[in-house]
Amino acid sequence: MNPDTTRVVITAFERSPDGGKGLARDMRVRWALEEVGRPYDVSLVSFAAKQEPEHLRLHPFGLIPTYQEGDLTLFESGAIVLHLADEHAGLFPEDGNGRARAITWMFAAVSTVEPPILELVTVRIFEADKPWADERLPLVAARIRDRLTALSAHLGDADWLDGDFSAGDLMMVSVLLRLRPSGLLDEFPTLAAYVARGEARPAYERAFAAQWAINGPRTS
Ligand code: GTB
Repeated sequence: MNPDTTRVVITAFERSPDGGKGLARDMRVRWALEEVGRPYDVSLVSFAAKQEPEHLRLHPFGLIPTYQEGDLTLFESGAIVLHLADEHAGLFPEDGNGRARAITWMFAAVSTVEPPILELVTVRIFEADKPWADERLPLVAARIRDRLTALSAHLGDADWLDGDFSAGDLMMVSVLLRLRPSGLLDEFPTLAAYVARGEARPAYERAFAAQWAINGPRTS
């Protein structure tokens, strides 16, 4: 079967805890699917259903997102985006070295920039009642600022991290978006503008609208 005609199904929260801000990780996958023009269906799962055997067969850790395409099942948002970038034009440069550099930025996003950002969420939400939370918060914020300083210096006046927009930018913008509620992103105007460029892409807007239709305020 032509791979482009095989049905793609991803999983997402039945109701995202972010209330439609587009911060859950299905958003990266939706954005990549929109960038490459691949239609997809979404299977919504509740927090309880994520731990049921049916979902654990797709995701060993009981998380979202997952990705099904024929007999291929994937989890990990970065791996899914990489797969889509490999299978379709638009998210990796044509040349091998350019592709390798784009993958490097994908890894930088999830393994160098995202970890301290996740720590911030942990300390602000899950550890807020701990006696040491007030001391830990500035330490975590300092680690984030170190990463953002370096990233901002690398980006400089460029629109994207390495030439044209790539899967590396898609992942990095997705990771940085999580910082907006904290105010830390706005301390780095170069990065705030970079994120805004990502959000202005029509594919991002379509992906955001799709998750908003599920997670945004309900009128009835
Ligand atoms: N490394 C994996 C990947 O990139 O796919 C991580 C997957 C993951 O942690 N998924 C989260 C999940 O399923 C959803 S995005 N969590 C449920 C659980 O732990 O049981 C997490 C998320 C939730 C809410 C917000 N928010 O409100 O801002 C942001 C992100």
